[in-house]
Amino acid sequence: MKRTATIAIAIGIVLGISHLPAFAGEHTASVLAAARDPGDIGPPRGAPIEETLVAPPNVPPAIHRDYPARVVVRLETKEIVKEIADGVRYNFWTFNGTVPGPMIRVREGDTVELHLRNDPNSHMAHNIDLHAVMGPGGGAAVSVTPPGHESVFDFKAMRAGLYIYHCATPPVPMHIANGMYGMILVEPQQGLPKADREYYVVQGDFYTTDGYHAPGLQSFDMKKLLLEQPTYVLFNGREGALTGADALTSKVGDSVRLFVGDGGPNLVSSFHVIGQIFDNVNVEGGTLVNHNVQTTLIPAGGAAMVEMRTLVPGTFLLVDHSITRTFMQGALGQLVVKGAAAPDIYKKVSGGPVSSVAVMPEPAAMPVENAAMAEGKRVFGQICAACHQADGTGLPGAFPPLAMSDFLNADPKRAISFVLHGLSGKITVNSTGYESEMPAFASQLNDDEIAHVLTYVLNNFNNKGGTITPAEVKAVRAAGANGR
Ligand code: HEC
Ligand SMILES: [Cu+2]
Repeated sequence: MKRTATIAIAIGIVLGISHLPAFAGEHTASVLAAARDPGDIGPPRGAPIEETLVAPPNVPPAIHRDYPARVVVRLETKEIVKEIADGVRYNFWTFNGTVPGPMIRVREGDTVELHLRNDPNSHMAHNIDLHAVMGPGGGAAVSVTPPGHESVFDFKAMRAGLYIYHCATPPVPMHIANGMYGMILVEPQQGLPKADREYYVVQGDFYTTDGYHAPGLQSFDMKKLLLEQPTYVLFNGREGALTGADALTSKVGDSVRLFVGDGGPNLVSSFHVIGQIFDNVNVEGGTLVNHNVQTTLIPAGGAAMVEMRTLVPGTFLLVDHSITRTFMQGALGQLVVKGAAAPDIYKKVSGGPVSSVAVMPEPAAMPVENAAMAEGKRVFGQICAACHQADGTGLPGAFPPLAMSDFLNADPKRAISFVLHGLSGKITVNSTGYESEMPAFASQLNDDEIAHVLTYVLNNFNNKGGTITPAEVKAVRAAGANGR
């Protein structure tokens, strides 16, 4: 049995079969590389196993087999328009409709039978390069697949580790920038240590023609790609993919394992979880384990496996500690830990606020938490954004910024009167002078709407936070235009 397999490999190499393209379900190529480690990895046994693929941030279950198997993995490339941020759409190119594509989980020594289908509605050919493959192009050489076709190839998972896969069809950076990446975990033969929770997070940089949060359908911007100046830097392909209702969760005392990757195409990630220390990090996704790590570097096209124990309840933020990306480009996730307080580890003694959200300025990416905020967001989008812009940065020479506005933050209550009665004359915002006119909205917006839109503005766009109440608006309205 063993001998037959070895001969088959030898013939495959001699014939150079692994270089042939495989289309339309043909099962031609075997990407089998270097001689196997002696006594280490046997031939596949038993009936083929159909890999169960789940949507991120979920991962397939741990493997409990103690023998190598043939694992059938079915991926489909799909080009689909969906939201990259609230109100912003983008034409993603994907594996199985998600960014990242589903995580593949196999055991060291398994033979993977990889089926790559390309949706008939695609406009592009796609292929796949898995960094877990030892063979030309990591599979790309044998998987170029036109729309409506399927390619199949085999590879043996020779080395345990966590690996990126991605499309490698020219122009490669464009296929990756549009979301064509995911990860494959090759578990070591003895398996991974047990973890209470496992999640799958992949960072990527996105290049849209208009600015951050500019609404509507955005197209891909080749110029920004070449400059490596992304509009968005995101976890799992969408701002808010891992926040609010979609936050990762844990319980006090649980161990959490994150399979973290960086699809790129350009940026390297300084991956950090605010308020946690990684007990174990499989550096670069390999077998070297480091301990007590604050921030781990994840190369573009690389990965890391991080493990932590969540000992204190609260909300912990997943960030790229190149921190502009978190606060101004969307690279933010949340890990919400529920359970009893742990005052022996962390407690307030006196003074300042307790919540981590109050300590950090609330990032623009923070999900809208409640109805008042949702209302404020709606009013902002329908009225204020027309002049002050969707991202609050204003327009030079015409409309002052509401984002990080020193004028607004100096005395937020004044803004009630601006919205009610309008504003004109010379003002200075962030050291730039404006002499223009803002219309009055007293007859158009009620007290609740004005209170909520101002609260929304104060808690977004990196402003200092705070609340304006409907009662305060009512009082200013009662005082009349002359009472300002
Ligand atoms: C038609 C355009 C327009 C709309 C719509 C508009 N503004 Fe303004 N806003 C202006 C202009 C122009 C100024 C500067 C006026 C000046 O130069 O004196 C201004 C100034 C401000 C300021 C003070 C300056 C600063 O940057 O902090 C605030 C606060 C403000 N607007 C909030 C809002 C809010 C909230 C809304 C939505 C309810 C809104 N504006 C809608 C045009 C507009
Ligand atoms: Cu592609």
